[in-house]
Parts: sequence; structure tokens; C-alpha cells
Amino acid sequence: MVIRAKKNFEEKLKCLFEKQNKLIYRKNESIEESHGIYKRYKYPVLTREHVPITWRFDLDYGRNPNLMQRLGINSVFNSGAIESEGKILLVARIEGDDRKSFFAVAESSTGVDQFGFWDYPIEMPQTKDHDVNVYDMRLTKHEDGWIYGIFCTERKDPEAKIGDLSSAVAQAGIARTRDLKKWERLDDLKSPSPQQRNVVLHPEFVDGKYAFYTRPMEGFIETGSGLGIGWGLSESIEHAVIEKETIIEERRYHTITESKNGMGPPPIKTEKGWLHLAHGVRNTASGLRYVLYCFMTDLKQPEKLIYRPGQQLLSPRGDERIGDVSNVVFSNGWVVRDNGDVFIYYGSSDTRIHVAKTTVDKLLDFTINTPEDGLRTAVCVQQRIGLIQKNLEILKREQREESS
Ligand code: M1P
Repeated sequence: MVIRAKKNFEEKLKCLFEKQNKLIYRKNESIEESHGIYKRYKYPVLTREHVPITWRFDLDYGRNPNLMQRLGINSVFNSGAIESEGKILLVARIEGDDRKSFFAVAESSTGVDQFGFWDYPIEMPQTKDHDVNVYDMRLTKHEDGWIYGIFCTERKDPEAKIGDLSSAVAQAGIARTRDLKKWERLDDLKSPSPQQRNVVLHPEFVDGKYAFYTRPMEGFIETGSGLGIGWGLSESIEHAVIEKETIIEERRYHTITESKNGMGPPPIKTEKGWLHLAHGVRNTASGLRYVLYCFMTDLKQPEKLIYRPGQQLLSPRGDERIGDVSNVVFSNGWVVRDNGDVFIYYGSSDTRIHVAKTTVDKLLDFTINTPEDGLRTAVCVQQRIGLIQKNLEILKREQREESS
């Protein structure tokens, strides 16, 4: 009897490993889309099923004869991204079945499939004020030589009323590393805003200081009077303090950013300016809807907005629309390769991670040549009529040329 049960256990375990290997080594396929800006991929690059079996199951027959999952994983989403020695490394947000998020590195040599997690998750050192939850790391290769991870650290709101076990305070945690293995924790960012999320470190010094993109907010969910994506400088990174925070990318009424917006990954430096990826949020009858959008800032003054397309770049489609927090796409990681290819890693509905592939040239074309938001229907219709008129002239000319 015992021998049979042990054999079953071993077969079940073998099956688990085989199934996971099949998933990890499955080839991904790009999907042609008619908009011409990027290609999505058929399969998510990371899901909870990619998380190593050793992180979830106790593999000892004596302790776990039914081979039950002891520490389950709920979701894998919103990853920072970086290229190192030809490999793409993602620092993913992993949420356990206990609701706590943590960070772990997964690597791939293709960038579009075959992501495997390193043996252990990241052990993030603590400050004196311990984190309760951490998530959404942005990785910045800074010109000072360090790789910085800026992430959200969340703690219970000390002012919460008795019985309110949801209110939290979000701040920006800061850590640095050379190899994504050993991390040095620095002080959390101090800024004039009561709460911060979506904070990103700019890769270069500005006026000899560390420069941060911020997202000031009054409450934990609502930004309140926080009017958009902010900017501030700090003398020190070990004890980062922003004295003056200015809004550089404003939320606007009846646009893709009307409820909230926030920076995505650190910007890409191009000859034409800094290229940014961000998320914009609007409210709908079925809750908040998150989309990705682009904007550009001046090369010498990264806080000066120069292009702001009115339309979103990527919105939740198909299966992406469904998950723990539905109707959300969120990106905090992208990678530019030497040949100009760009991998955009995005979480969908706080559940899994996908990749979209494009190039720096295409993103520049999109960001520079897409019209700004007209802010009113009549203006937007005029933009479209302008486009239609030019196109009809082209088609008529072609017809004339063909018939002559
Ligand atoms: O649930 C959607 C997103 O909500 C937060 O982002 P923001 O502060 O911009 O609303 C974050 O918790 C993010 O991780 C999450 O994907």
C-alpha cells in the first residue's frame, strides 16, 4: 500500500515537472496587428504556472504524501526589465496566495519566451520601518554605475480608524544592486506628497542631482489633488529627499488619463528626446480601465514635455481583459536592444505578463506624429476629417494615374 502511494507521489511529481517544462519551453508566436505600431505575442511570457515547483510544494513524501501545494502563488505581473550579457532579466511582482507580493528574477535569451526563474526570490533588505507589501519595481541602470530598483512599499495607515484594515500608505522604496542578487536597501524617498506610487529614477544626473519621476497622491487609491506625473531632484540617493515636486504630465478631463496616470519604466534616450511609456486610467461603469500611452520630453530638460499623442498605445484586449483586477494593462519594464528593437513587458489585469515587440523608430514615429488630444469631440472630428481628405486625394490621384 505504502509502496503504491509513494509510486503515485513520484509519478505525480514527474508530471508536474514535465508540464512546467513544456510551458516554459513553448515557443511564442507574434501576432500581426493592423495598426503597424507593435506586435503582440500569443502567449503570456510569465504566469503563476511558471513559478518553480520548489517554491510551492513540499517535495518530501513523508511530510506531504498528497503532494499538496503548501505555499500557493496567485499571480505574476508588472515586472521591471533589463538586458544583461545578452539575456533579458525581468524582476516580476509575484503575489502569493496570502496576498503578499514579492520580487523574483526570471531570465530568457529570446525575450519573448522561455523565461525561467532563478532558484530563489529576492530577499529585499528592510528599513527600520518594515514593509508590509512591496511591488512594481522599476529598474534603472544609472550613470553612477549602480542598478537601482525603485518600488512601492506599503504599510498600514497609522491614522486608519479602528476596524479599517484596508487603508494603507504607499511610498517609494529604493534599493541598489550590481547583479540583481545582492541588494542594498536605501532610505525610502521623502517628498512633499503624502503618498507616492509609480516612482521612477531617471538614468542620468540632472544638474548634478538624482532625478525622479513621481506620482503624488493624497490617498492610497485616489490621487486626489495629485494632478499627474511629477518630477523632482534630490542631492542624495542614500537619503533621497525631493523638496520641490512639479507636475510635468498632467491628467486632463475626458482623456485617457482623467482618473490617474503614472510613469512606466525609465525613459529611453533617443536623438529626438526622452521617450516615455506611462499608464493612463479612466473610470467606467465597470470600474477603472488602464491603458498604456507614450509621451516625449526634451533631451536636455527631461522634465519638459515636447510630444503627447492623444491616443493610447496599448489597451487590454481579449483574455488580457480578465483577471484579479480586470481591464488593466500596466507596464514598468521595457528593453531596447542594440539593433533598435524594443520589448515592452506589460502585466494584464494584475494576473500575468505579456510582451509586445516594436522598435525605437516606430515608437518615435508614433509619439511624434500622432495628433495631440483635441479635448473636444468637434476638434477630434476635424482631425479625422483632415486625415480623410488627404487620403481621398491620394486615392483619387492614384485612380487618375491608373486610368490615364
Ligand atoms: O490594479 C491596477 C494597478 O493599480 C496600481 O497602480 P496605480 O497606482 O497607478 O493605480 C498598482 O497597484 C499596480 O500594481 C496595479 O497594476
